[in-house]
Amino acid sequence: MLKRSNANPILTRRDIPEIPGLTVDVSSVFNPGAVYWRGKYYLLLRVQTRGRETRLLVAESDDGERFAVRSRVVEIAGLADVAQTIYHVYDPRLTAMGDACVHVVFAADTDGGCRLGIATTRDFERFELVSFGEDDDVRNGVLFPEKLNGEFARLERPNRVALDSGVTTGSEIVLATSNDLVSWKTIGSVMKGRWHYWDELIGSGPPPVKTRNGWLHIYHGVATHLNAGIYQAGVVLLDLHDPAKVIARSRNNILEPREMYELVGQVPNVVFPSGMIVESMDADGFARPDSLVRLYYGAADTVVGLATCTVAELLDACKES
Ligand code: BMA
Repeated sequence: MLKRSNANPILTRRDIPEIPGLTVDVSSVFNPGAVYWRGKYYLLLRVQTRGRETRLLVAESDDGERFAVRSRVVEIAGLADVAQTIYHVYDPRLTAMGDACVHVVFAADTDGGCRLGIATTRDFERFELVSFGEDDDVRNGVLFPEKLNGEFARLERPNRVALDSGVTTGSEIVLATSNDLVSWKTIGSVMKGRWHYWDELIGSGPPPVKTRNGWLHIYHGVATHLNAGIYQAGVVLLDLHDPAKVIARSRNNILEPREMYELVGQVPNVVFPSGMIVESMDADGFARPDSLVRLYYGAADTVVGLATCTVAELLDACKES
Protein backbone atom coordinates (compact mmCIF):
# COMPACT_ATOMS: atom_id res chain seq x y z
CA MET A 1 0.00 0.00 0.00
CA LEU A 2 2.81 2.44 0.84
CA LYS A 3 4.85 3.23 -2.25
CA ARG A 4 8.50 3.97 -1.77
CA SER A 5 9.84 7.03 -3.55
CA ASN A 6 11.89 6.35 -6.69
CA ALA A 7 14.43 8.72 -5.18
CA ASN A 8 14.93 6.53 -2.09
CA PRO A 9 16.89 6.81 0.00
CA ILE A 10 16.07 10.51 -0.23
CA LEU A 11 18.90 11.47 2.14
CA THR A 12 22.16 9.74 2.90
CA ARG A 13 25.31 10.73 4.76
CA ARG A 14 26.61 12.24 1.49
CA ASP A 15 23.92 14.93 1.69
CA ILE A 16 25.15 16.20 5.05
CA PRO A 17 27.28 19.34 4.68
CA GLU A 18 30.70 19.32 6.29
CA ILE A 19 30.69 21.63 9.28
CA PRO A 20 34.21 21.71 10.72
CA GLY A 21 34.37 20.05 14.13
CA LEU A 22 30.69 19.08 14.03
CA THR A 23 29.71 17.07 10.94
CA VAL A 24 32.76 15.80 9.08
CA ASP A 25 32.39 12.63 6.98
CA VAL A 26 29.38 11.57 9.09
CA SER A 27 28.24 7.95 9.41
CA SER A 28 24.49 8.25 8.99
CA VAL A 29 21.31 10.34 8.85
CA PHE A 30 17.98 8.85 9.92
CA ASN A 31 14.71 9.06 11.95
CA PRO A 32 13.69 12.60 10.89
CA GLY A 33 10.82 14.64 12.27
CA ALA A 34 8.74 16.24 9.49
CA VAL A 35 6.31 19.11 9.11
CA TYR A 36 4.83 21.35 6.41
CA TRP A 37 5.14 24.83 7.76
CA ARG A 38 4.44 28.20 6.14
CA GLY A 39 4.77 26.89 2.59
CA LYS A 40 7.80 24.60 3.02
CA TYR A 41 8.51 20.99 3.91
CA TYR A 42 10.93 20.65 6.80
CA LEU A 43 12.79 17.68 8.19
CA LEU A 44 14.71 17.71 11.43
CA LEU A 45 17.42 15.13 10.87
CA ARG A 46 19.22 12.88 13.29
CA VAL A 47 22.81 12.85 12.09
CA GLN A 48 25.40 10.61 13.65
CA THR A 49 29.12 11.28 13.50
CA ARG A 50 31.93 8.75 13.46
CA GLY A 51 32.39 9.54 17.14
CA ARG A 52 28.79 8.26 17.53
CA GLU A 53 27.73 11.70 18.61
CA THR A 54 24.32 12.93 17.56
CA ARG A 55 23.57 16.25 15.82
CA LEU A 56 20.25 17.66 14.69
CA LEU A 57 20.18 19.43 11.32
CA VAL A 58 17.35 21.11 9.42
CA ALA A 59 16.56 20.15 5.81
CA GLU A 60 14.04 22.02 3.68
CA SER A 61 12.21 21.36 0.45
CA ASP A 62 9.59 22.78 -1.90
CA ASP A 63 8.30 19.40 -3.08
CA GLY A 64 8.64 17.09 -0.06
CA GLU A 65 11.14 14.86 -1.82
CA ARG A 66 14.27 16.83 -2.73
CA PHE A 67 15.69 18.29 0.45
CA ALA A 68 18.57 20.70 0.96
CA VAL A 69 20.34 20.29 4.29
CA ARG A 70 21.35 23.50 6.03
CA SER A 71 25.01 23.97 6.98
CA ARG A 72 24.24 24.55 10.61
CA VAL A 73 23.74 22.32 13.61
CA VAL A 74 20.56 23.03 15.56
CA GLU A 75 21.19 24.34 19.03
CA ILE A 76 18.37 24.24 21.54
CA ALA A 77 18.61 27.34 23.72
CA GLY A 78 18.31 26.37 27.38
CA LEU A 79 19.35 22.74 26.97
CA ALA A 80 22.80 23.41 28.38
CA ASP A 81 21.17 24.55 31.62
CA VAL A 82 19.52 21.18 32.27
CA ALA A 83 20.97 19.68 35.46
CA GLN A 84 21.29 16.17 34.02
CA THR A 85 24.18 15.17 31.74
CA ILE A 86 22.74 14.72 28.25
CA TYR A 87 24.62 12.41 25.90
CA HIS A 88 22.37 12.33 22.86
CA VAL A 89 19.37 14.28 21.66
CA TYR A 90 17.58 12.23 18.98
CA ASP A 91 14.45 11.05 17.16
CA PRO A 92 12.71 14.46 17.09
CA ARG A 93 8.98 14.52 16.26
CA LEU A 94 7.49 17.75 14.92
CA THR A 95 4.01 19.10 15.62
CA ALA A 96 2.74 22.38 14.17
CA MET A 97 0.33 24.05 16.61
CA GLY A 98 -1.76 25.85 14.01
CA ASP A 99 0.17 28.75 12.55
CA ALA A 100 1.70 29.79 15.86
CA CYS A 101 4.75 27.55 16.25
CA VAL A 102 6.24 24.11 15.78
CA HIS A 103 6.97 21.97 18.82
CA VAL A 104 9.75 19.42 18.79
CA VAL A 105 9.48 16.45 21.14
CA PHE A 106 12.85 14.73 21.37
CA ALA A 107 14.48 11.85 23.21
CA ALA A 108 17.57 12.48 25.30
CA ASP A 109 19.89 9.87 26.77
CA THR A 110 21.01 10.65 30.32
CA ASP A 111 22.68 8.63 33.08
CA GLY A 112 19.24 7.87 34.50
CA GLY A 113 17.80 6.59 31.20
CA CYS A 114 15.92 8.27 28.38
CA ARG A 115 14.05 11.55 28.93
CA LEU A 116 11.62 13.52 26.76
CA GLY A 117 12.33 17.14 26.05
CA ILE A 118 10.19 19.71 24.26
CA ALA A 119 11.55 22.63 22.26
CA THR A 120 9.74 25.25 20.19
CA THR A 121 10.57 27.08 17.00
CA ARG A 122 8.79 29.71 14.97
CA ASP A 123 11.25 29.95 12.11
CA PHE A 124 13.42 26.80 12.06
CA GLU A 125 16.37 29.02 12.95
CA ARG A 126 16.00 29.42 16.67
CA PHE A 127 14.88 26.56 18.94
CA GLU A 128 14.09 27.13 22.60
CA LEU A 129 13.73 24.53 25.31
CA VAL A 130 10.25 24.45 26.88
CA SER A 131 10.62 21.48 29.20
CA PHE A 132 12.80 18.51 30.04
CA GLY A 133 11.57 15.36 31.82
CA GLU A 134 13.06 14.67 35.22
CA ASP A 135 12.73 11.08 36.19
CA ASP A 136 10.62 8.97 33.85
CA ASP A 137 12.51 6.61 31.55
CA VAL A 138 10.46 7.21 28.42
CA ARG A 139 10.90 7.57 24.63
CA ASN A 140 8.90 8.13 21.43
CA GLY A 141 6.94 11.15 22.64
CA VAL A 142 4.54 12.74 20.14
CA LEU A 143 2.38 15.77 20.69
CA PHE A 144 -1.18 16.08 19.33
CA PRO A 145 -1.56 19.13 17.04
CA GLU A 146 -4.28 20.70 19.16
CA LYS A 147 -5.42 20.80 22.76
CA LEU A 148 -7.85 18.05 23.74
CA ASN A 149 -10.46 18.93 26.35
CA GLY A 150 -8.47 22.10 27.04
CA GLU A 151 -5.13 20.39 27.63
CA PHE A 152 -2.04 19.50 25.64
CA ALA A 153 -1.89 15.78 24.98
CA ARG A 154 0.92 13.48 23.99
CA LEU A 155 1.57 9.81 23.44
CA GLU A 156 4.71 8.36 24.96
CA ARG A 157 6.36 5.01 25.47
CA PRO A 158 7.66 4.16 28.94
CA ASN A 159 10.84 2.08 28.85
CA ARG A 160 10.07 -0.89 31.06
CA VAL A 161 11.35 -3.91 29.12
CA ALA A 162 15.03 -4.72 29.73
CA LEU A 163 16.66 -6.55 26.83
CA ASP A 164 19.64 -8.91 27.19
CA SER A 165 21.68 -6.31 25.28
CA GLY A 166 21.29 -3.92 28.23
CA VAL A 167 18.93 -1.65 26.27
CA THR A 168 15.68 -0.73 28.00
CA THR A 169 12.70 -0.51 25.68
CA GLY A 170 8.92 -0.80 25.93
CA SER A 171 5.75 -2.51 24.83
CA GLU A 172 3.08 0.02 25.72
CA ILE A 173 2.01 3.45 24.49
CA VAL A 174 0.36 5.69 27.07
CA LEU A 175 -1.51 9.00 26.92
CA ALA A 176 -0.33 11.94 29.00
CA THR A 177 -1.77 15.44 29.35
CA SER A 178 -0.44 18.81 30.47
CA ASN A 179 -1.60 22.38 31.00
CA ASP A 180 1.72 23.97 30.27
CA LEU A 181 3.86 21.44 28.29
CA VAL A 182 6.06 21.23 31.40
CA SER A 183 4.43 18.90 33.90
CA TRP A 184 2.81 15.82 32.40
CA LYS A 185 0.27 13.49 33.96
CA THR A 186 -0.18 9.96 32.65
CA ILE A 187 -3.85 9.33 31.89
CA GLY A 188 -3.70 5.67 30.95
CA SER A 189 -2.74 2.96 28.52
CA VAL A 190 -3.53 3.37 24.82
CA MET A 191 -2.19 0.11 23.40
CA LYS A 192 0.18 -2.72 24.12
CA GLY A 193 2.54 -4.87 22.10
CA ARG A 194 1.17 -8.11 20.65
CA TRP A 195 3.54 -10.85 21.68
CA HIS A 196 4.45 -13.44 19.03
CA TYR A 197 3.40 -11.12 16.19
CA TRP A 198 4.93 -8.23 14.26
CA ASP A 199 4.52 -5.59 16.98
CA GLU A 200 5.78 -7.07 20.24
CA LEU A 201 7.60 -3.90 21.30
CA ILE A 202 5.93 -0.68 20.18
CA GLY A 203 6.40 3.07 20.13
CA SER A 204 4.75 6.03 18.46
CA GLY A 205 5.91 7.09 15.02
CA PRO A 206 4.88 10.57 13.83
CA PRO A 207 2.31 12.68 15.72
CA PRO A 208 -1.35 11.67 15.16
CA VAL A 209 -3.32 13.21 12.29
CA LYS A 210 -6.96 14.23 12.72
CA THR A 211 -9.48 12.58 10.38
CA ARG A 212 -13.28 12.52 10.56
CA ASN A 213 -12.95 8.86 11.60
CA GLY A 214 -10.51 9.45 14.46
CA TRP A 215 -6.85 10.21 15.13
CA LEU A 216 -4.77 8.33 12.59
CA HIS A 217 -1.52 7.24 14.13
CA ILE A 218 1.43 5.40 12.63
CA TYR A 219 3.61 3.52 15.10
CA HIS A 220 6.57 1.20 14.98
CA GLY A 221 6.53 -2.38 16.10
CA VAL A 222 9.45 -4.70 16.73
CA ALA A 223 9.29 -8.45 16.22
CA THR A 224 11.78 -9.79 18.74
CA HIS A 225 11.15 -13.50 18.26
CA LEU A 226 13.04 -13.63 14.96
CA ASN A 227 16.57 -13.70 16.38
CA ALA A 228 17.33 -10.04 15.80
CA GLY A 229 14.60 -7.41 16.11
CA ILE A 230 12.79 -6.36 12.95
CA TYR A 231 11.39 -2.80 13.01
CA GLN A 232 8.21 -2.25 11.00
CA ALA A 233 5.43 0.36 10.74
CA GLY A 234 1.75 -0.12 11.50
CA VAL A 235 -1.29 2.08 11.89
CA VAL A 236 -3.99 2.59 14.48
CA LEU A 237 -7.11 4.75 14.74
CA LEU A 238 -7.80 6.48 18.06
CA ASP A 239 -11.04 8.02 19.29
CA LEU A 240 -11.24 11.76 18.54
CA HIS A 241 -12.50 12.70 22.00
CA ASP A 242 -10.76 10.03 24.04
CA PRO A 243 -7.51 9.10 22.26
CA ALA A 244 -6.75 6.47 24.91
CA LYS A 245 -9.45 4.44 23.15
CA VAL A 246 -8.36 2.39 20.13
CA ILE A 247 -11.04 2.17 17.44
CA ALA A 248 -9.11 -0.05 15.03
CA ARG A 249 -5.56 -1.35 14.61
CA SER A 250 -3.80 -2.83 11.60
CA ARG A 251 -3.33 -6.57 11.78
CA ASN A 252 -0.39 -6.55 9.36
CA ASN A 253 2.45 -4.12 9.25
CA ILE A 254 2.12 -1.48 6.51
CA LEU A 255 5.85 -1.10 5.86
CA GLU A 256 8.64 -3.55 6.57
CA PRO A 257 12.30 -3.76 5.67
CA ARG A 258 12.56 -5.08 2.10
CA GLU A 259 14.89 -2.84 0.15
CA MET A 260 18.63 -3.23 0.53
CA TYR A 261 18.96 0.15 2.30
CA GLU A 262 16.40 -1.03 4.89
CA LEU A 263 17.89 -4.50 5.32
CA VAL A 264 21.54 -3.50 5.61
CA GLY A 265 23.16 -0.68 7.58
CA GLN A 266 24.20 0.34 11.07
CA VAL A 267 21.21 -1.52 12.50
CA PRO A 268 19.87 -4.03 9.95
CA ASN A 269 16.16 -4.64 9.26
CA VAL A 270 14.81 -1.29 10.42
CA VAL A 271 12.12 0.97 9.06
CA PHE A 272 11.42 3.59 11.73
CA PRO A 273 8.53 5.96 10.80
CA SER A 274 9.08 9.39 12.35
CA GLY A 275 7.51 12.03 10.10
CA MET A 276 4.14 12.21 8.35
CA ILE A 277 2.83 15.04 6.22
CA VAL A 278 -0.76 15.05 4.97
CA GLU A 279 -1.19 17.15 1.86
CA SER A 280 -4.77 18.29 2.16
CA MET A 281 -6.96 19.19 5.12
CA ASP A 282 -10.57 20.35 4.90
CA ALA A 283 -11.87 23.68 6.22
CA ASP A 284 -12.44 22.17 9.68
CA GLY A 285 -8.89 20.82 9.95
CA PHE A 286 -9.62 17.17 9.17
CA ALA A 287 -7.37 15.27 6.75
CA ARG A 288 -9.19 14.58 3.49
CA PRO A 289 -9.54 10.84 2.72
CA ASP A 290 -8.12 11.24 -0.79
CA SER A 291 -5.18 13.31 0.45
CA LEU A 292 -1.64 12.22 -0.26
CA VAL A 293 0.35 11.16 2.82
CA ARG A 294 4.14 11.41 2.87
CA LEU A 295 5.76 9.15 5.40
CA TYR A 296 9.41 9.80 6.26
CA TYR A 297 11.35 7.07 7.97
CA GLY A 298 14.78 6.04 9.07
CA ALA A 299 16.11 2.98 7.24
CA ALA A 300 18.59 0.68 8.98
CA ASP A 301 19.59 3.63 11.23
CA THR A 302 21.63 4.80 8.23
CA VAL A 303 19.54 6.73 5.66
CA VAL A 304 16.17 8.48 5.24
CA GLY A 305 13.37 6.93 3.18
CA LEU A 306 10.07 8.35 1.89
CA ALA A 307 6.92 6.37 1.13
CA THR A 308 3.48 7.64 0.09
CA CYS A 309 -0.16 6.55 0.19
CA THR A 310 -3.53 8.18 0.84
CA VAL A 311 -5.38 8.81 4.11
CA ALA A 312 -8.13 6.42 2.94
CA GLU A 313 -5.60 3.62 2.43
CA LEU A 314 -4.34 4.06 5.99
CA LEU A 315 -7.91 4.05 7.33
CA ASP A 316 -8.57 0.82 5.40
CA ALA A 317 -5.41 -0.76 6.80
CA CYS A 318 -6.67 -0.06 10.34
CA LYS A 319 -9.94 -1.84 9.65
CA GLU A 320 -8.28 -5.05 8.44
CA SER A 321 -8.67 -7.32 11.44
C1 BMA B 1 15.06 2.27 18.84
C2 BMA B 1 15.50 3.71 18.85
C3 BMA B 1 15.57 4.24 17.44
C4 BMA B 1 16.30 3.31 16.51
C5 BMA B 1 15.79 1.89 16.65
C6 BMA B 1 16.55 0.87 15.82
O1 BMA B 1 15.10 1.72 20.11
O2 BMA B 1 16.79 3.81 19.43
O3 BMA B 1 16.23 5.46 17.49
O4 BMA B 1 16.12 3.72 15.18
O5 BMA B 1 15.89 1.51 18.01
O6 BMA B 1 17.91 0.81 16.20
